[in-house]
Amino acid sequence: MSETTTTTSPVAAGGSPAIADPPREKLTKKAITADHPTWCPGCGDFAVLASFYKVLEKRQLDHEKIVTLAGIGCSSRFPYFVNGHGAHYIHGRAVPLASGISLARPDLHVFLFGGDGDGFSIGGNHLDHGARKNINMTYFIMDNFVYGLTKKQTSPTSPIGFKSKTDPTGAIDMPVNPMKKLISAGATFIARTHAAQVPHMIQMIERAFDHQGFSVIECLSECVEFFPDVFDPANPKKGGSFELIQERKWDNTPEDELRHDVTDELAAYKLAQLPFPGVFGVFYETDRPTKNALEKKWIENTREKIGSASDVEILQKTFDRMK
Ligand SMILES: Cc1ncc(C[n+]2csc(CCOP(=O)(O)OP(=O)(O)O)c2C)c(N)n1
Ligand code: SF4
Ligand SMILES: [Mg+2]
Repeated sequence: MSETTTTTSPVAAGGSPAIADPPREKLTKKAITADHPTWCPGCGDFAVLASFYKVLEKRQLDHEKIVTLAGIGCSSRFPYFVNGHGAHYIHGRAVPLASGISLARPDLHVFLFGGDGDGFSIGGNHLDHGARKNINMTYFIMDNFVYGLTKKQTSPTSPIGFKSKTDPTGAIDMPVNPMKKLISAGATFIARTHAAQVPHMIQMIERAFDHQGFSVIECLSECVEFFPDVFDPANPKKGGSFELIQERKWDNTPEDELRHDVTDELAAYKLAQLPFPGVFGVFYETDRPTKNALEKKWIENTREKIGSASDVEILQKTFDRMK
């Protein structure tokens, strides 16, 4: 979530009264919709996009402050379909791009989208560092257990036995457990949802958005082309069960003792150990200073020490010291 969202006019030079801003137009779905999505009919990613539009509309964010970023993949096409600032960046490198934007412009709402390949394999290292630094952004990982865009290779979340172009006799490597990875990396908000459960998905996006820091949602989003029906066990409409995490209410009742304390890292690990399809909801949330806040403070302290020196003078001094 961004730090401030005020929209006041600057005071005119000479102290004359500021001209009032014209009233903002309502942020409608039409205003935030860009190109027609090019995903295959039935792809889970459509529901993610629809849910995202709903949240933007509901929260009435300032249109010019919405930034959507992504790496490469079917899911990473997301920014094309949102009318806002956006970039479809290098495969796996979306977290560093988002980090720079978030740190330089803390007033923007930085939303990041991508797949299991983008986030957990080629971008796995960047995910770790974005998480431990707690850089303010909302990252949505559309996990389909396969490389969709490149037409069916084994991904880091593909289950053992999955037959793909890279594993024609079935995958043999232990898959990444996204929840465990995110907890150990230090993400400060971690949730799990399913593209077939739109109200839950919207709820998770809103909770992640309200969190200050590195918030991540893993969304099971079916690739109907290269790994169909894999998420049916978590879809009640297809005979599965969508089991929600019961969060602690702190109401001093005996039943509350059995509910999940989202600030308890070890309890979150235990939930992450449950066999597929596991449970859904908020696994972990903690309040830790963001790098945005720490860096801001550090810059302010340094500014205080160096007085009124300009950026160029500071740079010159640094270079002089290096001579
Ligand atoms: C540096 C680099 N390496 C590999 C590729 C090829 N590539 C493009 S997308 C992709 C995987 C996409 O899978 P995922 O992130 O799970 O997204 P999905 O298409 O499944 O939504 C790969 C390997 C690339 N474009 N750039
Ligand atoms: S290939 Fe799979 S992930 Fe990509 S658009 Fe089609 S259904 Fe969606
Ligand atoms: Mg994928």
